[in-house]
Amino acid sequence: MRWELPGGAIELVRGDITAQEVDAIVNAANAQLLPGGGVCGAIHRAAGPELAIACAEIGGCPTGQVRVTPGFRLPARYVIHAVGPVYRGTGEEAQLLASCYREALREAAARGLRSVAFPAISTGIYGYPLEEAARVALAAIADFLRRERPGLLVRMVLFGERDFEVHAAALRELRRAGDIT
Ligand code: AR6
Repeated sequence: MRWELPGGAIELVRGDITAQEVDAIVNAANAQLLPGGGVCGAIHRAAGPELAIACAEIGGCPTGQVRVTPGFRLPARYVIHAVGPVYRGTGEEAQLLASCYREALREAAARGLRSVAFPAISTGIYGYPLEEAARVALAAIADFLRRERPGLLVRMVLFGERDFEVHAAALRELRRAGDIT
């Protein structure tokens, strides 16, 4: 599923983010930038041990912010590590989750990249409800493309069938609502 916008395109695919041939992939990282499990563990395994060393040199990253490393053995040239919020239902999570997408896109645009792939940040171990996270993520991406016009291909790589379906519904809804013209 693909949506062309004046500032770029949003693409939804099912798959494994570590296999994406894009300029940068985004990691759903933790604040210590340690390898961890989930998509983060998969990215570290595919990139090789150099990635953990580069992350240790950076030392950490606050929630809602991002840090950039090389992609090492990945097809992608860069990994943009984004620290999503742990979902506790306090109402502050949406801002922090949107910030992850916005800051990652800002880094990609600042480096002149053409393509970036995201996982569904915070929707696994961090417990963010999927429907809500999908709306926040896609609105933040569409908003960035509309405002900044970076000419970026933004691909969301959804691991499971349900993840894909929920994001596809959220993207259709966003279009229908006419949030973007
Ligand atoms: N490609 C794409 N998506 C994937 C892949 C993959 N290879 N593997 C899993 N997913 P999670 P979080 C999906 O838990 O909730 C880590 O330990 C997964 O199905 O990886 O942000 C970090 O180090 C889910 O939809 O990230 C942190 O400590 C989505 O990726 C913590 O978990 C995100 O799930 C971050 O938790």
